[in-house]
Amino acid sequence: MRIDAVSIFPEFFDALDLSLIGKAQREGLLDLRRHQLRDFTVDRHRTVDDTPTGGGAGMVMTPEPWALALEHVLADAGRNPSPREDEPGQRHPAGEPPVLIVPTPAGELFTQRTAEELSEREHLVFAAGRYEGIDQRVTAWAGHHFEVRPMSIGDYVLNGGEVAIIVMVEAITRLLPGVLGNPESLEEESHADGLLEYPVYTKPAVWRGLEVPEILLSGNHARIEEHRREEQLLRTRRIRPDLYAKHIVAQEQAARREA
Ligand code: 6GU
Repeated sequence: MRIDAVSIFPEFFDALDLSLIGKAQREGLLDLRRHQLRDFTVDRHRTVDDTPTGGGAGMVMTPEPWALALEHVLADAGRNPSPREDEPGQRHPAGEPPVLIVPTPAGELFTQRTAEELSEREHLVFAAGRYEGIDQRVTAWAGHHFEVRPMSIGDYVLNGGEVAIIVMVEAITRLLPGVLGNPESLEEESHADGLLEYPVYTKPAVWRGLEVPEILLSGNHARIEEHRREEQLLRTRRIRPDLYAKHIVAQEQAARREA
């Protein structure tokens, strides 16, 4: 998979050189390229923002550096971003377009399903806005070259898209074949089946007077599985009643299909 990330603070993405994602890069499973948006400005002050048209607080990211940066990424990926009128067929090159993910609290919610879907794509481009956001016309223009996805990672506000990009890149790339040491852990973790994961324990069996549930020491794998499922349901009902309600509805639907 190829990922490009554009920002005025590309140093944020150094965090992705650590741990499993760093290893995935060194092994060639992930080609992660970072770009400094200011490298695509044309004025002496390397300006990337301006006052909001129509008035209001804060600053808005000006469109042209974004178009130049994204055209650079397209050209680098072998796509001709600005064909002349006499070059038919170049505007929509063969193959699926790269996905342009624009982090914003006003975007569609990024979930485990989104991560799964995006992990199947060949090329992802992330555009980190700062200030009050990027001029809306950038997404309209980018729609000619990318599948554009404004995305939020939750109902709270961050100062910029960089940290959200790190979150999304980690959630997506850990699903790539070969990135996780033990791919079986993907099947049991929270959200894999719409429920929270069961509580886990290790040795010693008694620690500071606290015992692990006896069933887990029994060696009876059928009963252990049943116990863990029960814990998943109890935990999800208590902590995430919204997910629990969805699960019950899905179960009832499945039961009706059986009947
Ligand atoms: Cl993706 N970006 C920003 N700036 N704030 C957010 C967010 C994204 N998701 C939630 N809050």
